Amino acid sequence: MKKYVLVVLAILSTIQVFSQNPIIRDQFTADPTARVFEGKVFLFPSHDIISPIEPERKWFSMEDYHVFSSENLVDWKDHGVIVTQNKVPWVREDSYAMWAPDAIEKNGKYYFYFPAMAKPEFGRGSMIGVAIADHPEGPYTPLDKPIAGTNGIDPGLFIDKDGQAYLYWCGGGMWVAKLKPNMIELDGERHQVQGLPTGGGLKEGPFLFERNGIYYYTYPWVKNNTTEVLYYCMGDNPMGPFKDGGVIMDESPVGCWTNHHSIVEYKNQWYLFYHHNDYSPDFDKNRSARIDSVHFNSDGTIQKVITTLRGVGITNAEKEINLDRYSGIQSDTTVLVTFINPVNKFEGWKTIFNKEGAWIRYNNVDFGAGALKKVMARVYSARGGTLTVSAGKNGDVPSPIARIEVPPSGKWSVLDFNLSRTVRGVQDIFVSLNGNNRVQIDWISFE
Ligand code: FUB
Repeated sequence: MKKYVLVVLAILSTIQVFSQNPIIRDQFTADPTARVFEGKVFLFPSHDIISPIEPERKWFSMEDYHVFSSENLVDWKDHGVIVTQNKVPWVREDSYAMWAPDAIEKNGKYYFYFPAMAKPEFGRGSMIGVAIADHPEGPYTPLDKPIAGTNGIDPGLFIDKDGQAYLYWCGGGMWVAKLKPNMIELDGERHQVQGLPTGGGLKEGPFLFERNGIYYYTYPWVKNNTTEVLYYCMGDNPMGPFKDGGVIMDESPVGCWTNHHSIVEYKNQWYLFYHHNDYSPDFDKNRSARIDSVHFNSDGTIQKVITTLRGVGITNAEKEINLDRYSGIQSDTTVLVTFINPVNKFEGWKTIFNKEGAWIRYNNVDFGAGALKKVMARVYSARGGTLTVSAGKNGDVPSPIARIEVPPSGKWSVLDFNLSRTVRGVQDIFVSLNGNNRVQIDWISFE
């Protein structure tokens, strides 16, 4: 029995329950490539760390890759390390340069493509290698050498309806080549991708997808000589040429110099996976994966995606709801969001309500059939204060469902209060401050 309990606890401990941005909360995750395999979304990010050999070197540092999966874009399971630099025969063990990867399925095999620094006998600088698995979560076996002719970084894969596979990458230009049916060799010469707008600065991170017969060639681009925007071009052939599309996402509002993305359809909705440096505001080489929804116009052009903290998915009311990942907030300093523990930022954020009427809104919370009776909250108030929790269906005026009365204390505490009415289905939550005594919230949940 004891063994069984330990096994269950071990399984549960690999499941993270977060529906908001960023989506992975216990490690850095950059360059998020999402793929739909076996009815789930698998996320193949790069894994930023602080360089263990040269911590003072302020640059990208990555030694391995994890893979994550989710069926609802809310609960993410970490399947652990799938490829690591010192277990790939052709990779320099101390290079810490396992940059943006991609993965694709062909004939029941899963091919994971990754760039890394090659040992001199295998190539010069960064090359692109492959690891192969029978299941999307692995185990993956890396090949002994990189793909010949692939100097560069940021592999992006695409298989067309006729079964032809294409490899896109960058390094001294934006490249495309066909892959042989074995998926591990280029089939012919590489070509520069044609038709991309000129000017601006660096282009990198190519990702191609097809929708309604349009091939979208998308990439991060230092368009305005500041930080990267996400950009797209459109064509009628995976090899190009492409014609100008436009900006998918503007420069990072928090000054993260890179952005890197993938665009996938899952359960009839398109999503943009991208990154910001949420957990590392002072060092933009430690990044975190995010998701927001993508919408297309009737002519196939892409509507600009605005970054949100709320992200996507419906939050179960019985889980911890981080109001600091809000959908809306009073637009002055009456409500502040800051790290709970500036030393360990992975502990997350808190919301501080400063003045009478200060409010925050968190959309899409599922209260189920109406059986929930209480609100629980982890709260802090030095002088003691009161918050009102309201709920309303999308478009309805919210009405109060509970009061959170926080006694004066110098400590955080978890308190619970009865709901004043039945709440059913998916509702938006509003929390607002009564009076001027400051109250801080870590999370709320319902039971
Ligand atoms: O993660 C390292 C590099 O930063 C990636 O390869 C680029 O696309 C940029 O995101």
